[in-house]
Amino acid sequence: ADNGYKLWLEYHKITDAAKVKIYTSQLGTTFFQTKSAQSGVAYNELSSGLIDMLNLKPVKVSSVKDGGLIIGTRNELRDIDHVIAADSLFERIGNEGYIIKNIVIAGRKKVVVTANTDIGILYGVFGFLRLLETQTDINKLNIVEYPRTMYRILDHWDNLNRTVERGYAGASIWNWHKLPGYIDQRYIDYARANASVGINGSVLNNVNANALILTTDYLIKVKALADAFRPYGIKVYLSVKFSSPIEIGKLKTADPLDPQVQQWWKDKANEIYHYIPDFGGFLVKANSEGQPGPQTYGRTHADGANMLADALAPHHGIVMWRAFVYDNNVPDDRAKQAYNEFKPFDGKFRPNVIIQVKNGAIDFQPREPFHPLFGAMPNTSLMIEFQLTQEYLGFSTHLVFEAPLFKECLDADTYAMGKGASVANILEGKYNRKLITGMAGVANIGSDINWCGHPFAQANWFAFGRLAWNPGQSSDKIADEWLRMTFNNDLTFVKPMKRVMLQSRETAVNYMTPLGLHHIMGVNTHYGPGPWVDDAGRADWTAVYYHKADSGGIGFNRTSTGSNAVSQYLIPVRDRFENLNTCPEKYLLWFHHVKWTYPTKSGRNLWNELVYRYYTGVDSVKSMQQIWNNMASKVDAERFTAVKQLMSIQYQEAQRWRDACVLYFQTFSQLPIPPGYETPA
Ligand code: GCW
Repeated sequence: ADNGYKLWLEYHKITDAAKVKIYTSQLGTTFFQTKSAQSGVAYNELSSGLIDMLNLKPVKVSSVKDGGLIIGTRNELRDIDHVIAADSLFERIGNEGYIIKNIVIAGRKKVVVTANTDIGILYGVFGFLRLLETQTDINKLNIVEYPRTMYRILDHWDNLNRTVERGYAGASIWNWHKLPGYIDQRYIDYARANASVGINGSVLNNVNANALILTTDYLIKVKALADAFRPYGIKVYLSVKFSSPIEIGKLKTADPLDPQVQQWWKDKANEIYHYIPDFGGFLVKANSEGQPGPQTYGRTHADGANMLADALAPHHGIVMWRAFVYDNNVPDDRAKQAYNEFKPFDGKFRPNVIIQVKNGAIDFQPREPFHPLFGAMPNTSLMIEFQLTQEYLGFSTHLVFEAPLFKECLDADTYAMGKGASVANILEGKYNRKLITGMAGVANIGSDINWCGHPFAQANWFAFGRLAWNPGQSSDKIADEWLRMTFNNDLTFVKPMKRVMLQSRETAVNYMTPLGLHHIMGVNTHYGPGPWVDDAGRADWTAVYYHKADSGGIGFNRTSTGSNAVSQYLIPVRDRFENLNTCPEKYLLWFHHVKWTYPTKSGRNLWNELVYRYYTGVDSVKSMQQIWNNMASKVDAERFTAVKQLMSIQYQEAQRWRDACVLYFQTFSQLPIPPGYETPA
């Protein structure tokens, strides 16, 4: 077996005889003109998929009426496009969407995959292959797909020395040493996997950027990757260091209002586009965690972002400017900082600037309420940043399917413009006068054989792509597709494992940070438990966030009597969070300092509920293990053993989390472990 290298593009042999018969008879002849690089790779993907799944090498025919499977742009299918769809539908699918449909021509039923562009065709072919991989009926097809966001991007936190910040799957996949001469097959497979879920951009390097990435030596390497990705519809982007004009440009300053600095960036942009005519743009982390930025020169985020935007605008590039601004010297609730710094600049950014906001206001926690900037900047393009790499979710050791985490945020109602303004709607540009839209995922990819370290971590990459394409999709459907494509279509496997996946995030929340607790991980690694305030060793830090446990209770008061972070949310969200009785229990300790004896909805008091959650979390891991153990005969031995071992580590870690947190918090609550639970060792 390949240990999972092929991701969800395994193209397993289909064994169901009835299905094989239908598929084979329908797909034996193909009309597919392949004139461009994009349609060329689409054709290759189609034929290798059909060969692997059905042992079928389709015969290429030259007229539409002879084909069982018809693939082509609207232009290429001009004679029959009226049979396929109305003009308005072709308009709706835009430049990247596609239609998959059954049509009848000359009395013969056909499957047609069409789009306005070759990239739409590539996505359509992947969409069609997905139907076969999930063994869908192909006789009643009427699929209209198009992306809801424009920029669907993976952010790699990869350093030039191939270490990966918060990477748990080996070294960086970019082999800078061998580039540009050597194009590793991995780059191609990476591009295929991304295209298969509609990801159309890749930021190659860490937001804690090294200025060297903009030197000519590196740009030539970046060009080689851009060339390799282009047929798959993927553009490259770079994280840039704001002080680059000083570090590699010999200037004395990086002040964004300095004409020489502005000229330096313009020249640099011209150079980049000389090598990479379709270069995507820059991602910038400025004035956060020690990174340089416009504030270093007394300027604003808008000054900095707009200066870069002006350099890129003639080439149609964009600036993704991060709102993750965290400075431990700011003596206030950290959760408030991004909103405070960015909201005043609503409407002040150039049209090709998009502000990249983390899903929550602290930092990629197992659970956070949605970031209050969503809904607060109606005149600014905002994209969301999710973290696929499991920095705070047990690295690549714990099985945590993140789609439910993403969905919780995407589906949250911000009440900007009244009820119904979900974060997803805002991202899709429905409520803002948005010019550009997007979603970014911090990649969980490395040089491990299986790409992501944990076989199930691949599902988070997949889920991100599917949700960036359409945030309306359900976690259930995404898990279902991924399991079938990655492992098999056996329902005795898919059903129980889907339950495991869908439950896994809540399980992790329970054994790590139940009831709205957050950031109580090991101080530097962020792996295991670290609720011990003394160990955090940072008085400034523990003063501005953390769990705030004391003899009176636990939780961070962000209401009007506390840091008042709730005021950053719109009414009625603000009121709901402010009021102890209406605050959802999952965010209770995020917003409230609650006494230990407070009665929770279960009838248990807070202390007992906390203990209950920690124990339930551990028990759920045990159930996961039991279910997986029953799957031995249904998956290959390598992945079975890999997951089994990882789950056993996860179980030990969950116990460690439970025991550390319960025993530590007990030193404050001074209450007994409720009956029915063993006293932790
Ligand atoms: O989550 C924190 C991480 C840092 C990271 C930072 C950020 C890239 O601990 O490692 O730096 O967020 O998002 O900028």
